[in-house]
Amino acid sequence: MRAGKPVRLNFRREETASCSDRVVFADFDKSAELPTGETVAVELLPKAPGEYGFSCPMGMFRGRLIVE
Ligand SMILES: [Cu+2]
Repeated sequence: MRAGKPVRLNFRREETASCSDRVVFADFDKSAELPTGETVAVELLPKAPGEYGFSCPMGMFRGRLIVE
């Protein structure tokens, strides 16, 4: 991913634990509901290089985006 270019991430939730019903991108002030079995696109515009975390609302499932 490159700074200044829009990104679209597709999430597909494949289980039903309530923990994972939402993904939160705190750095972007954005979140999305993830119904089981549906593909949900999240669009972001990373303005600066760096690492941006995302997680479930409780911070148990985690991932990160690396922006160059
Ligand atoms: Cu959780």
